[in-house]
Order: sequence, then C-alpha cells, then structure tokens
Amino acid sequence: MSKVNYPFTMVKLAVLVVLSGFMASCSAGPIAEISVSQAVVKRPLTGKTQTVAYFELHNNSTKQKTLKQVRSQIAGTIELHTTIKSGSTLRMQRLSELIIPAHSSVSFSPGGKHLMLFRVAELNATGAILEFYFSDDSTYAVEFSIEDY
Ligand SMILES: [Cu+2]
Repeated sequence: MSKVNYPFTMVKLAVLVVLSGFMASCSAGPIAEISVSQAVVKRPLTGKTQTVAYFELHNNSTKQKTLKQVRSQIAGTIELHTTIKSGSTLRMQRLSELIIPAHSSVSFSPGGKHLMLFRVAELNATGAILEFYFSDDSTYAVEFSIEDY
C-alpha cells in the first residue's frame, strides 16, 4: 500500500508547493490597476514657488481610467497641464481631467503633458508623495523623487 501511496503523496505535495507559491505572489499584491514610473518633481529654482513634475502613468486595468486631480502636501495647488503649439510659440493649457485608455500609458514629459505645482515650499527632501485621484474614487499615493532642474 505504502509503495502505491508514496508517489501520489509526493504529487500532492508538489501541487501544494505550487499553490502556496501562487498564493504568496497574490498576497504580495496583484498588479495594481494604476502604476507610475519615472516620477520626478523638479526642485523649484531659487526664489520660485512653482515647478513641474514628470512621470509615466500606466493603466494596467481593463477599464479606462480618468485622472481628476493630483494633490500633495508639498504644493498649495497642482494642475494637469498640456503644451499646445500655436504658431511658433508653445503655451500651456490646463486640463480638467485626463483619460487613460485601458492597458495604455500616458507620458508626462518636458514639452508635453506635465503637472504644474503652485505654492511649493522649499524642498529639501529627496522625495515627496503625490496623491492621484481618479473618477472611480480610486486614489494612489505615488512616491516622486525630487531632482534639480
Ligand atoms: Cu504648466
């Protein structure tokens, strides 16, 4: 009997190990619906209280997400801006919201979309948390690094 059961038990053990490995990866968290990479806040120039932030915003979900607002303790106000070319001049335009289609990314980078931070205190730290608010009431706290221009 034991000679028959032994290999069977081994198989069950192997399945258990695979399952517990799977569950461990689940408890570490499934891929978040929203992720942010290359998140940088530029340290305001001396005497200035406004600055910009850049990042890549990834929608990893199967639904479109609408970014409504970004807030942080380091700034009085944060606006979503895009850059519009009119003739030969570039000018910034405020966006009331930003739609990120399912399974896609939006780049906030120099010359394009960016976050505009107003009433920024002196930034001596190397990082700051910005909170992203979406229309579906989901919010994400994102760690930005603070870098010089
Ligand atoms: Cu701007």
